[in-house]
Amino acid sequence: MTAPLRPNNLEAFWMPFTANRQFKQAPRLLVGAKGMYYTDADGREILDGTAGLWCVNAGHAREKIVEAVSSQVAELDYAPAFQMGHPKAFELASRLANMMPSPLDHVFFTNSGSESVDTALKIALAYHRARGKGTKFRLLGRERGYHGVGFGGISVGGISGNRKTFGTLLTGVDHIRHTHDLSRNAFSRGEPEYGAEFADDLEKVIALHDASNIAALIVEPVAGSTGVLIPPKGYLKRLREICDKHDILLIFDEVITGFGRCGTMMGADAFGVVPDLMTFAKQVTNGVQPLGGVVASKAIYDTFMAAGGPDYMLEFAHGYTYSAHPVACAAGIAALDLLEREDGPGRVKALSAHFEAAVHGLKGARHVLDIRNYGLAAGFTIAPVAGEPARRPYDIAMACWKKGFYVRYGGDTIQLAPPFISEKAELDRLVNALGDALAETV
Ligand code: PXG
Repeated sequence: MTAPLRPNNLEAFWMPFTANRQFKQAPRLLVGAKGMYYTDADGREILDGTAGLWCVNAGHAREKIVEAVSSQVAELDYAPAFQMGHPKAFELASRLANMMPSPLDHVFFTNSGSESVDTALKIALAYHRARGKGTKFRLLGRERGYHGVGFGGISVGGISGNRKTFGTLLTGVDHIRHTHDLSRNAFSRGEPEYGAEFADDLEKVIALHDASNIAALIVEPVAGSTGVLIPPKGYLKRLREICDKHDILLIFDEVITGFGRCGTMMGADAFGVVPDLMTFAKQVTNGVQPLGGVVASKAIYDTFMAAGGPDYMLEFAHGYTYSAHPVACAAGIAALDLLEREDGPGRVKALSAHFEAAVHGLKGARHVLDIRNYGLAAGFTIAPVAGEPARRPYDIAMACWKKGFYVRYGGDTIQLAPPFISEKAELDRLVNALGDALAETV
């Protein structure tokens, strides 16, 4: 007989990306959320300085989304995803197609960023094969890239800690260098001046493997969870040119940059570069339901259709039980309504100068080696404790938590990504709290 689960038994839940032993000694439990604030188990109000995990940008518990989800559960709670459809899936896909930079207009739904990345990589491989270029099998990523935790995503990803314990990963993967160059670009505001030539790494990797063997390159327009790395001026344009020259698909992983974070609808719009495939997730539902996807052009979609054989055959043997889940689609439609009605991207653009000035006001603060920002995202590099680079960011984040502020930490960085509904005074309070936490941390 199994023992009954005690309420608040913390043991059974094996927590993701969490120091379980440490957490369970002093748990941080969130029990409610509204607007910009969480409530913790002690009844304290916590300012949400990273919009959950970069996803709750319209703020928590927005009425229209709550209503849409509740009524969808009652109306159609689930519909089979394969060989059947439901109206909201088509409605959401059409909405998304209209918001994307041309020519991206066909949407494949998943449930997360990780699934979106693996889906995009599979589309890239199958696309080349469908057009008779099956030797183009190699996938390229970038150092420090974060593309979720599927085997595809960690293979093209470039964060060693997420890769090193998982065997051979995908074969046929290579990486270009990351663009973070503190020697020339420390304390850059917005796009760094130097480093477009990092894109030329791609030419080197192509020379090594030959373009006839390369399917795609995947990058985040702004690398988020590795510490908010902003692309140097001209860098993404140059990647685009090199991919075009060699018939290599360019994939933008827009799981963080999508839907406003950069002050434009998509990151691609901010940098004036359109990829061949784009992933999204997180903020498409304002974080309320798990939903992600990949957007492709009609040309790519039509290539699959043309190579699909008789029309009763599947054109792409891929999908998830919960692809285009009706409740997630309802949340997505309501969240995009809000994003457009409240002009989320415009609000980010309007707040970004204030946010930039505020975060760069911490230049010279204790432990801070670099500050960078774009839209409503900022990253801080924290001087490491000898031999323990990840320790001080944790201590700083915990000092913030004690003061009633939630910020993200990872590697040797602290990250801020406040909701788009932030008021200037709230941004100031967040940055001031971080400043105090830096000053107090040894
Ligand atoms: N791609 C990118 C660019 C991401 O940022 C994923 C893929 C994976 O998404 P899912 O939904 O499978 O987790 C992400 C996720 C952080 C943080 O604190 C960032 C993410 C996830 C958790 C924490 O920066 N990004």
